[in-house]
Amino acid sequence: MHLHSRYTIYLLLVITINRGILSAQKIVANYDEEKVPAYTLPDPLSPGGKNITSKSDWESHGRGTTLGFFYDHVYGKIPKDFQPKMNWKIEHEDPAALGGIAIRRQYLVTFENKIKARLLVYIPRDARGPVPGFLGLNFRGNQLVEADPAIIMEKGYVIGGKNYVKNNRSLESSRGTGAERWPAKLIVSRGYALATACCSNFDPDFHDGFKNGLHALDQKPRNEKSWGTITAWSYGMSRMLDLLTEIKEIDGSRISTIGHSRLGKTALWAAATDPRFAMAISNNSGCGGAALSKRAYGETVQRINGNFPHWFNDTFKKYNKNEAALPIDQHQLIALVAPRPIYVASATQDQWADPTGEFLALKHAVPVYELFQETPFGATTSQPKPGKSAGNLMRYHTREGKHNITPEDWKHYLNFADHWLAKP
Ligand code: GTR
Repeated sequence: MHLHSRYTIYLLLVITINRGILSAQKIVANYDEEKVPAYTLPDPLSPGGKNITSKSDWESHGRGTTLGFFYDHVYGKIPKDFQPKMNWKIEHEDPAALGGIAIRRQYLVTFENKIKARLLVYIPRDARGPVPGFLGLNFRGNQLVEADPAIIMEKGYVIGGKNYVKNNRSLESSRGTGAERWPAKLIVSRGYALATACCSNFDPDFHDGFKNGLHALDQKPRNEKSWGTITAWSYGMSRMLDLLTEIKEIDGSRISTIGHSRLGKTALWAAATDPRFAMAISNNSGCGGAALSKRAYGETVQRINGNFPHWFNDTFKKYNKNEAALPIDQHQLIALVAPRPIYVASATQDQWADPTGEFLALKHAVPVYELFQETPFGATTSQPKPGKSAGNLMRYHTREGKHNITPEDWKHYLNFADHWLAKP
């Protein structure tokens, strides 16, 4: 063989092997506690270097400074004058749903008459006064909650990965497939309202350069701090809370956010940014949610930004493989919910979401909660055994099993709500 072509083959081989190594490097996640890098967490009582020693310090500048870090470095901020006109109407009502125990309403919500969202609401029928409730976004449409054909099908973009989704559209066969994740009967029978809308209504979950969803209504030029998709979703949750506060059977001052996975990140961010939410529940929210970024365990900042470049702002990408430089970490996101009740839950087989990192974030938010209440986390110092929950105003459990939200998780959340949300 000619020397030149041999050299070419050699070069190609080197390139191919290197690529292999590079992509292999990209996909290897660390699941070894020994390999978690040494890290220092920012003191939640000293955001921006100013010491917080009291409730009023926290309220006057601690909270605002911490929030500012998250706007600037992680999720992005919506311009102050972004106030699209929102209208809503009842599109469908069933006065005796879920076998007669619930009033079920479907609201059609529009923003600037252009963006449409649908909120599905269940209210206990025998409620004596305005009830507390849960608000959470769903992945693939309201029709997942119950097989009843009266539930309006989601016709817009939804993420794939399920056999009832084709070309990013939910199929008729999707009806009722989320009933375990949204145990409406259980929730209503315990005296709570349940409200849900599809996240894609506020921003379809793919990167289109922020041309669709609510971003389309923001005319301001974008910069590295501009809002990403998680912020669009949390903004949607706040607008749905506006609507819930107008429903006479519901007590808008007793609504908890709830969300699983990427929508768990959203549930935390919504409660952090909107103090009207009375409580927050993060189910397996992982990286960019309850898990500490600096541990770089399971999903890392680099991985999440690579796979989902639209979720966060562009500044967050500066921390790819550089978590040590982050001026904040996710324990401070949890601290932003203080003094409201907060529940964080993990699953044993969901190592991608770093259960230990989720627990530690909750634990390291304790100093801020302590400004308001003694022993907010009870005597909890380490992760309780799977199946057991621990804590007080701040609570935690790990469920045995996979990345999911199940009736077992909901039972813990309902018990927690009975304690902190049930009474006005
Ligand atoms: C994964 C992502 C996680 C989590 C999850 C989900 O692909 O890496 O951060 O959000 O999706 O939302 O189901």
